[in-house]
Amino acid sequence: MRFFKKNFVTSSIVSADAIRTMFLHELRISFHKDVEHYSNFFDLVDQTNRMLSQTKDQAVDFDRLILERHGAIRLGKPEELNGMRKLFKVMGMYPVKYYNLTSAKIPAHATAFRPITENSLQENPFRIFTSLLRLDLIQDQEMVKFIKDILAKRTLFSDELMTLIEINEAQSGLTQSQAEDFAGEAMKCFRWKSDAVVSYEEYKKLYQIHPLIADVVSFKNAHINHLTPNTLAIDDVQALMQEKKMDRKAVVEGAPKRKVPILLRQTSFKAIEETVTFLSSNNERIPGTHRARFGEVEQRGIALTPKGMELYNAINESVRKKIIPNQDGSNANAYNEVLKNEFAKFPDDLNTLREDGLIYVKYFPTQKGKALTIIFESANINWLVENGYVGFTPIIYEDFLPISAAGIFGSNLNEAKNQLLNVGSDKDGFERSLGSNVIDPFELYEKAESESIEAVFKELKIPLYDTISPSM
Ligand code: OOG
Ligand code: NI
Repeated sequence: MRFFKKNFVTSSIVSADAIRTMFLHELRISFHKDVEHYSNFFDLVDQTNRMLSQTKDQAVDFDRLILERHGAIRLGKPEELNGMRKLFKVMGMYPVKYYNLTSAKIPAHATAFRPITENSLQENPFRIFTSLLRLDLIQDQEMVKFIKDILAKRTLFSDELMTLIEINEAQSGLTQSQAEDFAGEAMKCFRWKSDAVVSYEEYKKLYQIHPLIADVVSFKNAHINHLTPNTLAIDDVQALMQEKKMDRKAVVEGAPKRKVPILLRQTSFKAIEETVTFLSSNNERIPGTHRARFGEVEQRGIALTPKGMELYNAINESVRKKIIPNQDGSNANAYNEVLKNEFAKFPDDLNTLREDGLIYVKYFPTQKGKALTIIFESANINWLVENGYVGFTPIIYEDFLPISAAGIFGSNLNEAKNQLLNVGSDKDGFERSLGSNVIDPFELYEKAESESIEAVFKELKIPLYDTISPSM
């Protein structure tokens, strides 16, 4: 198709959202084609979505509903993270939140590049979880030098790509034809390259320090390691995966099934074994295998306030003290039971969650509110809700679960060895590599909520409000 693209050349600028959609299209086509197992899994999710929706009589656009909501890459050196920030900016994706993965013995830290405005999220919420190796955690200095030498030799970004990124800056956007070129060039950073740049012995040494290190250092690209479509019924997907004997995660990550879904729930099948080749001393390629790529599925719920997050974390902590799910699923039922019991502490109706300040919501005037003929001089948002002048709808969580991220890494990369230094998070270092600060997601949710309150007061012509928001 690229032959014909010149026919479509227009000089007008396409939106960053449109470029993100174009890029996702390329990315998913390549991943579906490459990873047959993923393609089958995707069909299974699609089937589940369609089955569930048959019970509801509204028209659903299933192709849009299932579309991949996130993917993940792993990077080796600071320049790569810095370059990714510039690349993702072209697609309207910005670094949100710092994820410290060392608490789960993973030598990396991360952010998620994602759209941040309501319109962009509506258009296409696709995000990429992006982690960067922390070589400062490796004790063996000879290995550190070996790794650095390998990473120094590689560049993820082609000259064409860098030029397009610069053009995007200078023009404040790309034309249709430039955008197509960009999506194609960007894709090259994320493709799977099965020819390792190390020998099998070197791969094994890297693997022994941590499987993640082998995955990042041995291959030339920042390969997409998984994609994650959206489902309406994650428990059904999990059950169906078991029925089909897929090698899946033992339990669904996140909160249990509830009336009011919160944050994010997800599950995945484990990374498949792929054929790769290693270097040999006489420059021949030696066949071998590597596990990196997998498929996952997600179902999103409501964004929690810091108070809600605190409760969520505390509950998870008490679950973990009682039971940790075995990877083989042998205690899955017991785990789900404990999870359900502990989560009884988390209110499960929308209005209580809102009144208790556990979730973020958006307010809007109801018909009754719009029909008001009297003007209040001052009012409280809770009072307006209680009296039916104002309604609200939940704000969806757009980020990742820190614990879950660790869980995903763990289940797909086998056991971590204990050769890593135990130091804490390094947000400053991460931001230095990134070349900017990461955005605080709470600020984004908070802004959406408070702007909606302001709009309500404006529309109802109430000059003052005496409490700003129940979640503050
Ligand atoms: C990323 C894991 C994080 C999730 O869904 O929590 C993630 C990785 O394995 O590289 O995508
Ligand atoms: Ni994921």
